[in-house]
Amino acid sequence: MVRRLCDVFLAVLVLLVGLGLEPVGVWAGAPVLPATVVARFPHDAEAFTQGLLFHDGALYESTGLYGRSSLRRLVPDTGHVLARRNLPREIFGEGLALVGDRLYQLSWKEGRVLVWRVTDFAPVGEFPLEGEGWGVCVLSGRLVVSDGSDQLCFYDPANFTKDRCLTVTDDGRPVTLLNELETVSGTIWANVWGADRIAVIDPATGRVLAWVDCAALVAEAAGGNRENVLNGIAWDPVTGRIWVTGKRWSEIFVIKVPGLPAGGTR
Ligand SMILES: [Ca+2]
Repeated sequence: MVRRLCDVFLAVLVLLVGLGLEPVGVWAGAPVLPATVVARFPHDAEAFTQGLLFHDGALYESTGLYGRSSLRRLVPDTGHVLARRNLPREIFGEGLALVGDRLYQLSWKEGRVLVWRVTDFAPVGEFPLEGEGWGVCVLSGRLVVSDGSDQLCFYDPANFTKDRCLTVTDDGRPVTLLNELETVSGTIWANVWGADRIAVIDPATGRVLAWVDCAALVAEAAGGNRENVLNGIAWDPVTGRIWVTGKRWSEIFVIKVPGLPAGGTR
């Protein structure tokens, strides 16, 4: 019986490969390194997390869904929401990044980038965005934006003009559905929508250097709901701490990634 099941599995695998398809979650390129949980904190299970960042002792979060989107400041060790600004009903909040004292919050399909003062969430500007907004982070003074494709595009935060775009690949194949982003020790970490892994990307080449496997966290935190995907990465350059969470997850995890130079807390 076991032998027959193995034969069936192999036959399906051969068929999928023959069709040019792959079972979900299989990548043959960069090494896959499991994340290790070193700490965990409560997270609002109603928060449809789209962006997460760390600044000056606090976590900042963007949440999505129409009529439910918000900008939040959290206490990292308790998950307590210190400040919250709800977005207009017609805006679906997406990625979040900080440049100076300005928070840049993307919207999904509304073509708007909202700019807030980090200290009090006062609105201080807005820019148009062509196409969809998914994730955003900051690298070398430029905003790096994802739109659900395999492209990462670099924008000038002063006027939101686009400099260039980068194609993300693993083993020569494009990696699509790039979502929430974070800059970690000069690399770009990207959630891939619907996947339990985070891509660690070389920003010079777009090549995936490694995959951070968060399957164990997803199994624990997503509650079996496939919509509650891994989505939310923050990094503290001073301590090296890395936080990850997901949409409607009840916890935020601090992780280490043994084997990854930039993946350990100091
Ligand atoms: Ca982030």
